[in-house]
Formats: sequence, structure tokens, C-alpha cells
Amino acid sequence: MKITGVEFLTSAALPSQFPGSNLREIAFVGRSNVGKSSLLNSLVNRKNLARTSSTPGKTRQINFFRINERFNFVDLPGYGYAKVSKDERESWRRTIEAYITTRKQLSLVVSLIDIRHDPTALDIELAGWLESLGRDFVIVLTKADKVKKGAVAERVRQVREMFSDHGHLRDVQWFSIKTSESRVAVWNMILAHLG
Ligand SMILES: Nc1nc2c(ncn2[C@@H]2O[C@H](COP(=O)(O)OP(=O)(O)O)[C@@H](O)[C@H]2O)c(=O)[nH]1
Ligand SMILES: [Mg+2]
Repeated sequence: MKITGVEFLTSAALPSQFPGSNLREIAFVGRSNVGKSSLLNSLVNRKNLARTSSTPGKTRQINFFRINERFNFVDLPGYGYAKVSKDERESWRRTIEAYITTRKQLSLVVSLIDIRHDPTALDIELAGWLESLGRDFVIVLTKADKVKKGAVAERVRQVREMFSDHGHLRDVQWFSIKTSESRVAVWNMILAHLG
């Protein structure tokens, strides 16, 4: 995928603030530190696409980027660690829920999970949520260079198996910032879905 244009549209927390753009959207979500910014930057060949989203006050918001004037990438807020307070968790839930339930343009959710760890309760909750809402999603297992080669395929297989009752899960792929091959595979998965 040749990237000819990446444009930051807006940051928003409420549906009334979502951009009026009618382009289809691919939304990225995962816990903090999972490698979401790294994946986004790699996909669009930018060093710091996600910088806008990490300025204070914006990390809890949804950030919209227009890619090649063809579709939008949507950077959903990362969910925190176990130590995050109940209030923060509720606020995350409300923001994400507002987007996932109301956004007509949403075409695909990319759920990121660190390949070294089992899906967390929130990863599983998110998958259940998407499934019940009839939202198509894919899982990207990040930081694949941190496990042995043979373990990567095995992990992909395990995660597929784990969510095999989720009919809206379209695919599972691994990704590493160190392997351009995986960037191509993730792009192909997204483009295959957009058709
Ligand atoms: N080895 C390795 N490190 C990664 C990879 N992706 C992200 N990281 C590192 O993990 C940390 C968190 O990444 P970041 O993209 O900021 O995560 P975010 O919080 O989900 O946006 C950073 O130190 C990255 O350099 C990867 O594929 N391989
Ligand atoms: Mg980030």
C-alpha cells in the first residue's frame, strides 16, 4: 500500500464531535503499551503519526486520520493496566462504546494483543462486545520478534482457536516493527476486508 496522504482530522470523545467524513473507518484498539502507535506509524510510513494522540488530554480521546483520501484510521484510547481506577475504566468503556455502537462508517476493528501474553479480560470483553454488535474485527498479535519463530505460528493458531466461536473475527495476524513482511500482511488483511 503506497501512502500518498495522511491527514489528522480531529480528536473526539463524544459522537457529536466525530468528524462528518463518510469514508469507511478502520479502528485500532488495545491496552496501553501493546504497540498500537508503532503499528499505526509503520502502516502509514510515518515516524510520528500518533504524536498528536499522545499530547496531554488527547490520550483519552479518539483520534481520526484520513489515509489517501480513501478511508480513515481511528486510534481508539488504550485501555490501562490493572491499577487503573474503576472510574478511568468506566470512562474508557463509555468512549469506546459510543464509537463502536454509533459509528456507521466503522468497517473493521483491529484488536491488538501482545503475542507474549494471554488475552486479558478486557481483550475478551471487547471481542464479545464486537461479536454481539455484529462488528467485524481482526486480531493483530504484536511484538512477534520477542518470541521464538516457531512460537509465532503456534500463538496465532491458539488465538484463532480461542475465539473460534466469534463469527465476526475475520482473521488473526502477527506483527513486528522489525519485519516489513508483517506490515504487508497486516495491510493485505485490511485491504481484503475493504474489498
Ligand atoms: N521489540 C518490539 N518492540 C515493540 C514492537 N512494537 C512496539 N514495541 C515497543 O513497545 C513499546 C510500546 O509501543 P507503543 O507503540 O508506544 O505502544 P502503545 O502504547 O500501544 O501505543 C515501545 O517501547 C515500542 O518500541 C515490536 O514489534 N517489537
Ligand atoms: Mg500509543
